[in-house]
Amino acid sequence: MAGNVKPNEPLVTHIFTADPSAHVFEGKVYIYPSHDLDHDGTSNDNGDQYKMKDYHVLSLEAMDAPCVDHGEVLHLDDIPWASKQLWAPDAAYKNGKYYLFFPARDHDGIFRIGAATSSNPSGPFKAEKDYIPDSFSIDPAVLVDDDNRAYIYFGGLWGGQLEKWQTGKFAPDAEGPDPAEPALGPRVAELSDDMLTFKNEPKEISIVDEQGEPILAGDEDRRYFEGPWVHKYNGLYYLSYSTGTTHKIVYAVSENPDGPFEFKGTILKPVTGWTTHHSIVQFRDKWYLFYHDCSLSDGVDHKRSVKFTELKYNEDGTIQTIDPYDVQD
Ligand code: FUB
Repeated sequence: MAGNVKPNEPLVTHIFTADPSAHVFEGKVYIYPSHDLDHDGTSNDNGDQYKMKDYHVLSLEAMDAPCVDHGEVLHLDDIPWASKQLWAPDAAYKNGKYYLFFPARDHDGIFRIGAATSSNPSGPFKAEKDYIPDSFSIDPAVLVDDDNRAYIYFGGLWGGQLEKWQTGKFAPDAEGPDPAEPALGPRVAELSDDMLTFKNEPKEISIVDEQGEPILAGDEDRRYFEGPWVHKYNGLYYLSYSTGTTHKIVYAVSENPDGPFEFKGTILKPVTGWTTHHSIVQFRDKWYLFYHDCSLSDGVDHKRSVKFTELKYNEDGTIQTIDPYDVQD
């Protein structure tokens, strides 16, 4: 039996896991990660090394309890529309059901977002026959708001294909904006009451600086790359995300779920490995950041491990920056 989990150490070591989306369901913390495969293939900027084929669900009864692996809850073979690459998922609860949202390439090689349902937070999940109509790109994150409206945030550059959707249609050769132009933002759509379709055409989120000016594409320390997560704190919406090439998790704040979001600062300094991906959750009286790094595989980018650490707010609502390798008690 696995030992109790500790902050900043892998939740599990018998499989590689990444892209953790953590939620409190039924009094426990459930973690919905990607399941990285152990292979010797090479890496490229298109992310071909991330060739995941299934999802596991993890859970914790307490932040110092053993981590339970509930096993495989969904496999690529059981998703009719998907051809490969089960990337970062998220889960949500509504209508007495649990929903797993996940990106994968369709049979034309285009990333789409699918949904699967279960009566249990630990699955198994049954995939819908087709992807969510009009969905594209990667890294879905769902916020069920206090008024029970649900919003899905998504999008990722490079291998995640967000650049290719600037006209609303897939343009295989499209590139991102010039460095002096506004950066591409993640997309948001409200989900229908049954959570299986978009209520409206996805809207691009604007991320601005303290003067209200858009963050520019060349501002790689602050511009959106991938891995959106939205949580609420003191009535405000916090959008956090990866900056990709500069390997940080940063955040921006808004009074509205669809922005504009004002850039605030860094949550997580770069971790071992190229990618960084996170979620933020309150459990009992504390807040936690779930993240991954490649320490367990000595830096192999596609063999990552999910970890957690406590996240702290300052009195003014800003978030204290975390260096996961320099943690004080
Ligand atoms: O795990 C595959 C991709 O790597 C995710 O979708 C991105 O967020 C990055 O972590």
